[in-house]
Amino acid sequence: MRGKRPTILEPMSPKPRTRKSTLVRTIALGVPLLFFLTGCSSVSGLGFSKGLSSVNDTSLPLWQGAWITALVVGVFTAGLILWSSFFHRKKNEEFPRQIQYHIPIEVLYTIIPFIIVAVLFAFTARDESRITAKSPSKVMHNISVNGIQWSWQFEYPEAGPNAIVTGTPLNPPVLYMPQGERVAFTLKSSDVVHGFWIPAFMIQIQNLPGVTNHLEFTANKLGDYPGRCNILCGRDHSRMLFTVRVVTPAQYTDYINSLKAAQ
Ligand SMILES: [Cu+2]
Repeated sequence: MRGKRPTILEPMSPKPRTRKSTLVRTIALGVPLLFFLTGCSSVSGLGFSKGLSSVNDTSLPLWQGAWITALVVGVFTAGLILWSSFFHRKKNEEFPRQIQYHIPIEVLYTIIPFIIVAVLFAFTARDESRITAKSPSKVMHNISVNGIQWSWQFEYPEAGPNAIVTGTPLNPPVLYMPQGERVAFTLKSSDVVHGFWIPAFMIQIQNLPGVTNHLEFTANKLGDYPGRCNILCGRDHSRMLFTVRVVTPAQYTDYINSLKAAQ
C-alpha cells in the first residue's frame, strides 16, 4: 500500500504587506480597542442602580469591573481566533506543521488565567469584608429576619419582644426600613437554608439553621423593592417573597409605634 506521508511545511518567507492587508489588520485590531475605550468612558450599571443602598456603593464597581475584565478577555480571545482564522489560513492542501509541548505558551496560558482569578478574588475579598464590617458607632435600628418554610418573619426589637411580622406564601410580608439610617440585621432560619435576597440592593445573605448571620446596611432612596429567597428550600420556595418598603424616619417611627400598640 502506498500511503502519502504528511509533508512538514518549511517556514514561509513573509509576504510583502499590501495596502488591503494593512487596512484589514487595522480594522481587526482597532475596532475592539475603540469598543473597549468608549465603554470605559461611561460604564452602565449593567442591571443595577447606583446608590440605592450602602451595599450598592461597594458592589457596583466590583460588578462593573468583573464585566469589563470579561469583555477584555472575550475581545482578546475572539481577536486571537479571528486573527489565526483570517491571517494564517493556508490556501494549499498540505498538512500544516504540527507543534507539541510549546512550554512558553503553555506556561503563559496557565499563568494569565491564574492572575485574572487572583485579582478578581482579591477585589471580591476586599469588598466583602467592607460590606460585612460592623459599624464602629452604635446603629440606630435592629431588625431580625427569620426564614421559615415558606415565608419570612421580621422582628423589630425596638417595638418590643413580641413585635414579629409573619408572612405566608399568600400574604408576603413587608419589611420596613428608614431612609438613610443604618440598620443592623440578624439573620437566622427556623428549618432549612434560605437566602435573604434584595436584588436592587445587591444584597444576598443566607439564613442558616443553627447559625446567626449579621449584616448592616442603609437604604438610601424611598420606595418599594422586591425581595425573595434565592436558595431552593422546598416546595413553595418560589413563593417566598417579600417587599422592602423604604420610608422616611418619621414614618418608620410611626410604624414602630403601630407595632407597639398592636401588642
Ligand atoms: Cu427559602
